[in-house]
Amino acid sequence: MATLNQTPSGERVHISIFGRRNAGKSSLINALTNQSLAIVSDIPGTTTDPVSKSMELLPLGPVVITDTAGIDDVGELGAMRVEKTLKILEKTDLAILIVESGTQPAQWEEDLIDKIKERNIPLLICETKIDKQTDSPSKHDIRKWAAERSALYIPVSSTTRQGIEELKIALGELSPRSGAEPQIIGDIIKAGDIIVLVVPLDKAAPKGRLILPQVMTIRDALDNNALTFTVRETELRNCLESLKEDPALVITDSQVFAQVDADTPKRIPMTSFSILLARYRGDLTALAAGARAIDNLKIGSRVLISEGCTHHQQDDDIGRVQIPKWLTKVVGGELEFGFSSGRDFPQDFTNYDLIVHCGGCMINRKEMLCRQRVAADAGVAMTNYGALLAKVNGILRRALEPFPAALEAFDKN
Ligand SMILES: Nc1nc2c(ncn2[C@@H]2O[C@H](COP(=O)(O)OP(=O)(O)OP(=O)(O)O)[C@@H](O)[C@H]2O)c(=O)[nH]1
Ligand code: SF4
Ligand SMILES: [Mg+2]
Repeated sequence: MATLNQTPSGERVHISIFGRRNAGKSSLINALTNQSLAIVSDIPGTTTDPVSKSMELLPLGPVVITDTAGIDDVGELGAMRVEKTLKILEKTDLAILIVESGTQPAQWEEDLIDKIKERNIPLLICETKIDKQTDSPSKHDIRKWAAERSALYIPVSSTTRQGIEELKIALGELSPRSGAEPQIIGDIIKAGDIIVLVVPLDKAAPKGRLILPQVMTIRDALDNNALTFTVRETELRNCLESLKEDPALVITDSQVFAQVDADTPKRIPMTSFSILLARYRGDLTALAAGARAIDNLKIGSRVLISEGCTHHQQDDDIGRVQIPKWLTKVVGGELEFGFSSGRDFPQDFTNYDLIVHCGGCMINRKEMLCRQRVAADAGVAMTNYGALLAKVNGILRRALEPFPAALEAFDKN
């Protein structure tokens, strides 16, 4: 294993700290590292140039942390410093934006967040100096402000060290290099396994080709030396009967879930492309637990349907039409639906009883995990289209069987 000094800079996670002058950026670096690395003073503009330090930051491992000059610096020199600060974004893997407790985030922060999001950099918002908070609630709710921008929020005090350990853990979770690369099925199959894929060719199927989740699954099976059979739902029974041994897994399109469930003997594990994708793009265990909240919905409950992009709406659109129809049927009365699409979570999603997110093919895993965390922090259950579809068809439990942690979360909730 490489020692700290041997880890090349390019392999380290680059964390940069941004915020206004005097907000406590340098103090936060000192608190994170437990050393007096950066100069701290109450004179605004103490840090004039970006300063980078290599270090080991557990649980993350080797990192480079960059302290920057305030994003609100003024005058000709100040403008040059701001420009230098913004250049740091080019090498940032993970951004911490700090906002001093009791202050109102303004255009500086908004512009910086836009730039961070444009670059797909995971963002964490820290409210600093919380030890200075008085008992009376601040009129500036930075937690809410962060949630509205789909960012993780951690309140800290560099003086009392409150929140510093939570911040380190959150950095570990958010790091683009943390954990194993997710796989579609590679980690649950072995060489020589037979995998049967069920692909209906209904009117929604594109002419002359397969859709991306199907192609990704086949490719992953090939990479892992598995044997794949791709059949339509009408051929599944025939396929299973003609195989000399049971397949290790049957994977179906959600639209024919019920039929495939009936045609696949219970001894054969079965799941869906959308469940596989949910695991690949986000935290399936949390989504499975979130699916339980469907049972708690009552007439009048509020459900937010959230989509990762603003795609063209079809007449029988799954998000706008089908899901509201199914949920209304399950509950046996009217529900209140809200919709959001695109990059931002809506302003007041904390008033919802359930969030149902799309498969999220246009957003990356980091962003999906971040949305899940933001929902969890606000105490709102979140599931996704694939899990919901399986749940309302009564087959989610079976579809989760290949993933014990997710199954346990579903059963427990
Ligand atoms: N009470 C309290 N004071 C803090 C905390 N963090 C920083 N300060 C004080 O706030 C002032 C500014 O802190 P710095 O860390 O220098 O702020 P900075 O954002 O690096 O400022 P510039 O380099 O000028 O942009 C100093 O007087 C710190 O002692 C905190 O958590 N609690
Ligand atoms: S699944 Fe993909 S295409 Fe559909 S709404 Fe979500 S991000 Fe857009
Ligand atoms: Mg400083």
